[in-house]
Amino acid sequence: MRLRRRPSPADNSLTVRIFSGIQPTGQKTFGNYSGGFRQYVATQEEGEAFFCIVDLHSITVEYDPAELRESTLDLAAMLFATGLDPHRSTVFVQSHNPDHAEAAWLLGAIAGYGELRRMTQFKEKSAAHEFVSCGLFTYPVLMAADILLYQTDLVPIGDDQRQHLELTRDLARRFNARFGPTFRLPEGRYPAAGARIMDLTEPTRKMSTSTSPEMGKILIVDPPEAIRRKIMSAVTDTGREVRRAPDKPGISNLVEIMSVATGRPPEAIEAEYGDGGYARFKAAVADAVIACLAPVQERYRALRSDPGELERLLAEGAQKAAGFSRPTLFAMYERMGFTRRPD
Ligand code: AQP
Repeated sequence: MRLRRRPSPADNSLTVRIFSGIQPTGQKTFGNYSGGFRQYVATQEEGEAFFCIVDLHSITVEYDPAELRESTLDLAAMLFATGLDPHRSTVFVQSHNPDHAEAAWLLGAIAGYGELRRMTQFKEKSAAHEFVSCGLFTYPVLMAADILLYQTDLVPIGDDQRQHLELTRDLARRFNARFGPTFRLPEGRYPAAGARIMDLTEPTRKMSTSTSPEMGKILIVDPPEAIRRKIMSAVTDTGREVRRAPDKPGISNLVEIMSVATGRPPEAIEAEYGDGGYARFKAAVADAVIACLAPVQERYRALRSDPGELERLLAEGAQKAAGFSRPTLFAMYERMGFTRRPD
């Protein structure tokens, strides 16, 4: 009997592959806009791009099932509202493609307990919660599976995900060395400005969907008055000079926010506002963020009002995604010594 060979991921086309994931938890922030959404839109032009709503990651901390369902559609609407083109990019929900969970289990065989224990995000989140789930601990392995399944070259992310991406690269190298070349080695793409937008009330901590207080985070869907109120009351340092400096995290953060909102380099912003004082600068930052988010909010409202269409687009995305991930998953099974599963 002749055995048919499984397609190898090495036979996949040579186009640049782009992948990034974002969690359907809470309302997304201007930090997510900076490190996530706007980078997705920019990179979708550079190759075959996959953007994944990582709902399996959202259950690693306490959550509400009804909210998860709503947040998944909210996030789909936001991905399209910020500029992802469903004809160009594959946008899908992680749990709709079971390859992710399977690949994570396989990669778990080569991920070390010690290296997972060193993950900063795990240390911070486990310290903040009374109940620490196994899922929170193995989260980075699932993230590695998400990325590696698509033979990803480029991962647009914020600075907070740097350590997880390094782990992904380590796991890929280890797998390739032990079982034979299977994965491409992905590179992170971090924005030049705004790679880590900080909390407005405590500018030494990142602006976070889940842990920042209401006044510390700008939500992408915030009405203009709320955006203005939050920015005008942002914690700044003493002085009046608009310039980034390590001992001035508050004003540095506002310069970065202004840079993201306007697309201008931070140096040009510092040159324009110089020593004109913080109050004048804050008012200009608020105007810029409001102007940047207004068209996104308008598109978001229109898209979110048609859940049927969002579900249709996500179903199409999942089908397409599985076509790309399947050859990698089968190669993993084959190289790890599993017998072939029936087609
Ligand atoms: N403050 C930030 N500045 C720049 N980029 C950021 N990102 C997140 N916060 C910032 C980037 O947004 C993408 C999606 O993030 P996510 O959905 O995985 O994380 P989150 O829901 O935004 O998470 P939280 O609640 O802020 O905190 P954690 O991480 O503790 O769950 C990613 O590319 C991320 O880098």
